[in-house]
Order: sequence, then structure tokens, then C-alpha cells
Amino acid sequence: MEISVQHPARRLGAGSAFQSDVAALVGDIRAQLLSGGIANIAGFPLSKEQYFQLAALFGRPMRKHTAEDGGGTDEYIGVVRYEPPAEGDKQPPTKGASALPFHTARAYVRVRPSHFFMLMVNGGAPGPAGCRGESQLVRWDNLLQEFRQLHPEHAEADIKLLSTFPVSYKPDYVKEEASVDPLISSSPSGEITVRYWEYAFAKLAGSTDIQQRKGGPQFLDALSRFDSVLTAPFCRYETVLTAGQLVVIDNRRIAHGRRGFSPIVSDASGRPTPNPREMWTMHVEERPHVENVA
Ligand SMILES: O=C(O)CCC(=O)C(=O)O
Ligand SMILES: [Fe+2]
Repeated sequence: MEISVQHPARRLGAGSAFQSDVAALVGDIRAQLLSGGIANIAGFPLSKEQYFQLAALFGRPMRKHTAEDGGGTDEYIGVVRYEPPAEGDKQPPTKGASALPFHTARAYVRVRPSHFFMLMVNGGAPGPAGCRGESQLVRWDNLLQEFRQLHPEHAEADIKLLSTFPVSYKPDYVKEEASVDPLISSSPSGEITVRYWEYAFAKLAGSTDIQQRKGGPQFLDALSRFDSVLTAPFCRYETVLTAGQLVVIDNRRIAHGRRGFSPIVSDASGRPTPNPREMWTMHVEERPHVENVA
């Protein structure tokens, strides 16, 4: 099963054309999000100010986990780009070149973004298919269907367990309070929503706290089956984003991930250089939709 992006990408003018196009663009994005949970836009200007301006029309932009009090858009816009690690440095995943398996934006914390924005700034160096930092998207409802098909005897009980077993996990770099929600829940409108972080099964499987809790071993069995479906090549949309391509996702309905890429590539004169792949990300917390937010 494939998920497809329903609408052709809309091109957007730069400069003053941006200002006049932005209202129409917001309408397009909202329509695309309503139908499939994913909006795909081409030719977005590579301007942090304009990017911030657009995202803010969807809700309250959330500060980065690592934000310092400097003010300005850099507190909100994450730069995803490979950086050669300094000696002894533990790199955050967004500074590495490895694959990022499917996850929810800010899955760990209580207040999660309703929308996640990815703007490709530089598509990166060419490379073999599967090693180009391809973006991957999957709809949770498709994934649960897949789960039911692959594990007909277990799926209903597993989904129930994953929807009722409270669990919390948080890496050191996250300062906010950890969520204790179950991994699967229903949104106020009744949609199934999942919070899932990279390698969640691997990270929870070793937890003695979970193993000793009532229902813990059953929860881990269910999670192991869920994780195996998520890492199998089903129902996903996969594409190499190009510069100016903007993908907005409903972070409650859609999981995102990316393939790995070559950290070091050759420049025009054949010298080794860090892969120039660069993406800007933004997280937005929803607020009620207001017309004319200008
Ligand atoms: O590099 C990418 O394509 C995605 C990065 C990502 O998942 C993130 O910044 O949350
Ligand atoms: Fe992410």
C-alpha cells in the first residue's frame, strides 16, 4: 500500500509575490492537510523570516529544545545538516547522517506540535537510491490497517494495550516535562494519533520498570510487533525533497523519517566535503483557526 500526495505542488513567488500569494498558500496547505494530512509545496523562498511568517499562520511556533534566549527566528527554526563531530562529541540525530526511523515530532513531551514543517534548503549530494536522505512519510491509520493484516490474531489486543499503557521516556537534551500518555490515543475529533520516537521499542525493551509493571511484558510484546510493522516497507511515501520544497504534516496523523546519506562527498574539484544537505524544520502548536491573522 502506498500513500500518495494528493495535490500537485503549488509554486510560490518570492519577494512581493510572496506576500500576495501567502493567503492562497495557507488555504492550499489547509486543504491538503485536511484530505491526507500532508501538504507538499514547491518553490518556497529560502528565507527564515518568510518561513516563520507562514508557519505562525498555523499556530504558535514552538521554541527549539536547544534554543538560547537570543530572540529571532533561530530560536524556532531547526537546521538539520550534517556536521563532522568534534572529538568525543555526542551528536544529536539532526547533526548526523544516519537514517532516522519513523517518528512523531516531539513524541517525548506533553505539549506536542500539531504541525511539523520541513523546508528543504539544499537537497544534498547525489547518491545511490536509498542513501540520499530520502524523506519518508506514513499515515498512522494506514499503518494500523497493515498491522491488522499482518498480525490478525494479535492486532486488536495489541492496539488496545498500546492505547492504555502509560509510558514515558525522555532523552537528556529535552528539558520539558515527559509525557505519560500511552503511545496510541484518539484526538478530540476521534482520529487515531500515535506518539512514537526513533527506536522506541529498542529503548523501552530494556526498561526494568516496564518489565516489572503489571502488563509490562505484554506491552513490550505488543510494541515489538508494532515496531516490526513500522520498520517493514509498507504504506509509505518516499521522496528526495529538492531545494524550496516545503512539506507540512499533521503531526498527529503522520509519522516522518528519513533515509541515511553519505556524510562526506566530493566537491567540484574532487576534494572531500561535508554533504551540503540542509533542511529547516519548525514545530507549531495549534490554536483555534482565526481568519486574517496578518
Ligand atoms: O532530515 C530529515 O529529513 C528529517 C529530520 C527530522 O526528522 C527532524 O528534524 O525532526
Ligand atoms: Fe523528526
